[in-house]
Amino acid sequence: MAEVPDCIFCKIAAGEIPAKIEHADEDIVAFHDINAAAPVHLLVIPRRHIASLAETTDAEAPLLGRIVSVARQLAAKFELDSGYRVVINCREDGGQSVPHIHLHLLGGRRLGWPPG
Ligand code: DGP
Repeated sequence: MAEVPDCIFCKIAAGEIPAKIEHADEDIVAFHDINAAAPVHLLVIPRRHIASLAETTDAEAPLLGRIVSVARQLAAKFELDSGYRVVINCREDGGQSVPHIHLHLLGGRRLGWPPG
């Protein structure tokens, strides 16, 4: 789907809202989370609007794989050699607040488990 009106992440991907971009290619953009929960907190998103993981199908498996690969590359770039976490919050009970699928890459400190 093309850019969805009022979707903040569509606007970031389109360059209409500023963000500190760390990766951009034809399909994927990664940028720093505005409300960082760790020393490194990046969001990796597809340019194409998909509301959540629950809206994907097997057809999106390659795109989802590329999103995870970008996260791995960024973890290496930020030298998160002692470890990091990737999270995709899904819908309300999963804690998703922005309805455009995004992967969180968190690192730079020891992360607790389980999450709240
Ligand atoms: P989630 O709760 O999983 O939907 O995560 C959404 C994240 O998006 C949250 O950690 C804060 C971040 N966020 C929300 N609005 C903006 C924005 O305008 N710019 C940036 N860089 N991050 C945002």
